Amino acid sequence: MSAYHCFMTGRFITFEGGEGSGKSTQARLLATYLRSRGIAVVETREPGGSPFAEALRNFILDPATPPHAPLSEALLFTAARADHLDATIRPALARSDWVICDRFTDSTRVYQGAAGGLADAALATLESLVVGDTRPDLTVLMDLDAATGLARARERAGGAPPDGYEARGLAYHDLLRKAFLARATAEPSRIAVIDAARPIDLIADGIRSLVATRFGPA
Ligand code: Z5A
Repeated sequence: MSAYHCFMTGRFITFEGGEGSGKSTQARLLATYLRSRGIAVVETREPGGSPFAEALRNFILDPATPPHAPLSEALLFTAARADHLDATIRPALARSDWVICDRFTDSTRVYQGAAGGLADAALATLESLVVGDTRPDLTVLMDLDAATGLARARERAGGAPPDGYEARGLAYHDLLRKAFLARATAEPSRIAVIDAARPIDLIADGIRSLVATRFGPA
């Protein structure tokens, strides 16, 4: 058990899902709501969330970064995560803040594992080493059909060329969706599946109810 974890009374909530599923929107709305109830919240994201991890984010997501294999990619995301945990997440939880994180380990299992072909057992080993017992108390999986998610991402981009992930096509994004749902089936006590096709306010209400059910009224 890490030194930080002994004092941990905050809650660690992650948002996961495919492109354009509304993770960032709902993470922001939940953080705003919790703050309005007097709870200290750290909003963060992966890759990123600390100066070193944000520098790695720029490198990882830069279209000019030379192509590299899924194992190299997984190690880069994991290196960013190690620093993010030490610099941001564990200190916040030690202060009893709540942490709301846009993407975390499930993204690695899905993008580099299910889609990238890396063995889940290898990623689990890496995760144990880096994450240890700082695992999310709750993961909100924003579930949306791939075509709608890509259409939303394109609309938001306002005609800019698709990024590397968007350009991979519908079959790839459908595979991601199924892999996220499989993780929810395997870990139903941690991962709650949210129908992300509904209007933003309805989804936000549902997530607030979910959080109240899991952790008590805020
Ligand atoms: N990645 C990885 O491979 N391995 C890892 O371990 C980790 C990450 C941690 C990071 O991309 C990429 O890194 C990610 C996986 C990979 N790539 N992909 N894809 P990112 O951080 O740049 O982007 P993202 O995480 O994919 O998020 P996103 O595309 O920005 O989407 P989002 O956060 O889910 O959605 P949003 O920004 O909240 O909403 C998108 C648009 O839809 C926006 O205009 C909203 O106003 C609109 N929206 C939101 N909700 C609704 C509803 N309910 N109805 C209608 N419109 C809506």
